[in-house]
Amino acid sequence: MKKIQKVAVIALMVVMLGSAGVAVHAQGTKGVEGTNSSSDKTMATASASTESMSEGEVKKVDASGGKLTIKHGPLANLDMGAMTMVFRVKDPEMLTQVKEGDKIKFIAEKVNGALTVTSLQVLK
Ligand SMILES: [Cu+2]
Repeated sequence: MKKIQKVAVIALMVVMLGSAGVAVHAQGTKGVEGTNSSSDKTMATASASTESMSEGEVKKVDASGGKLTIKHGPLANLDMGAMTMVFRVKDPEMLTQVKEGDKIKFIAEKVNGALTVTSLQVLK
C-alpha cells in the first residue's frame, strides 16, 4: 500500500514536472518570439518607409509607355540601393506632373511583380 502511494506520488510529480516543463517551454518560445524583433523590425521598416518617401531625380518620362526613369537613393522598403532605373507608374497622371531633371520624393512598391511608383511628389 505504501509502495503504491509512493509510485502514485512519483507519477504525480512526473506529470507535474512534465506539464511545468511544457509551460516553461511554451513561455520560453513565446519569450523568444517576443524578443526576436526581426519580424517586428521588418514590419516597422515597411510601415515607416511607406510613410517616409524616397528621394530621386527624374531622368526620363515615358508617357506612352507609362514609365518613369528615376535616379533614386536607397529604397529601404524594396531593399534596394541607390541606382537609376525604370519604374512603372500607378497612375499615368503622374507622368504629367514631372519632367526630366525634376527632383522628386516618391514611394515605389512591387505591384504584380513590377516596381511601381505609387506616390509621387515634386520637390520645389
Ligand atoms: Cu532601383
